[in-house]
Amino acid sequence: MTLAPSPLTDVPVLDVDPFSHEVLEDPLPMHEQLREAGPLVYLSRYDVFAVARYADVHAALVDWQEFESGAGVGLSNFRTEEPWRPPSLLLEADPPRHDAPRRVLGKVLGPRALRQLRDGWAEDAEQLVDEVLAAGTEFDAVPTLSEAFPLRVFPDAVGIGKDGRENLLPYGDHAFNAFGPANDLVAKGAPRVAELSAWVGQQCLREALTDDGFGAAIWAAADRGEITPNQAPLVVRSLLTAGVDTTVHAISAILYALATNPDQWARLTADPSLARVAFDETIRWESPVQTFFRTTTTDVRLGDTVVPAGRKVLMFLAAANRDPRRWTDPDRFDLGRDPSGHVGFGMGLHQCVGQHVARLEAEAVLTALARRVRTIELAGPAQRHHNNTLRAWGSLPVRLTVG
Ligand code: 4MI
Repeated sequence: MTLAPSPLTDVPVLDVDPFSHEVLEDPLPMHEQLREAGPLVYLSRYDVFAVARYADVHAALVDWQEFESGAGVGLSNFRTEEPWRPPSLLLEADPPRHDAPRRVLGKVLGPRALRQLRDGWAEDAEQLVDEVLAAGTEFDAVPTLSEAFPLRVFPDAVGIGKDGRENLLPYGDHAFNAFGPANDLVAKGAPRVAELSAWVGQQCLREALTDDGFGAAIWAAADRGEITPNQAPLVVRSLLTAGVDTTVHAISAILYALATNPDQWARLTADPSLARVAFDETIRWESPVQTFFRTTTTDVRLGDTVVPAGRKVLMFLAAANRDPRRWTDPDRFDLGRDPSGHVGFGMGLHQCVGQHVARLEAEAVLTALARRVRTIELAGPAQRHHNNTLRAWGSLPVRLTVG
């Protein structure tokens, strides 16, 4: 290992590429390498700093004053580079500008709204599982369950029209790739960016939205003066960007975890109220959102090193969520543990505002499955889908037994 000079001491330099296909296929060995190298490392390939231990990721996440989001939470620095789309008012903003949109979205996705959705989503999940099982007990779970359920309930909950919904997953996939470097994954999405962005933009307008969804509730907040009318479409855009791919890949991760840990599946079927902890343990264990960047606003001391102002710091949420300094037997998927405190939804003032929506979706699917399905196993090789930010399955062949 070579060492890069720094005002206080030397920092480990690693030439790993977290966004290479080899690492995206299996990032766990690199995560361990990053954690073991030290509390702070320098990634020479991208000229950025990185943290991968739980304590340091957590500390950076909660310190919004020294680690800003307004310069973008991807590799690209919005102070010096043109963003590929207008920055998010939530994810890519800091207090005080961040706070009004966040307050509005927090209320729109709050307990009242979720209470109104719960019973309907439970029925929708029962219906989907009935349809799927009627068609057969061996299938690819990614399109059949992971994609089908969120696409069945979430766009309706936002209140967008029926046409063009097939654009949601490709748009999200590109948005999450765009947080990484301009590699082949970003190039793959580039030809459709203009078309997909235009479609998403259309869905965010007041007249495109039903009058009873999350979208209309955001516009109603603009009418009350809680955000401005020109902010409303961008807040709706956050729902459409963050709300589909994430839940799809989380549901795939749950199904993979349970298919490969039959003892944990048996536990869940014996006590379906474990669906909730199964969801959070999956977010810890798989971390569908693997990484985000912050940018230092000032010289920041991390361990024995000073990160100069204006530098990108890559936070490995997934590595923190399996840090043995924080978790007992971290690689074990265990419904008996308390996974709370994981940083899979971030931490601090940006912590996922949609997590209760995601949890409700996952609980609905899992509860419906646990009521009908006795065993679940892989029926063939599972295939990863590579994305610069998301840990995802592209194909998950499963075999179920019922009764
Ligand atoms: C953490 S995932 C995510 C959150 C917010 C946005 C996109 C992705 C956004 O566009 O606001």
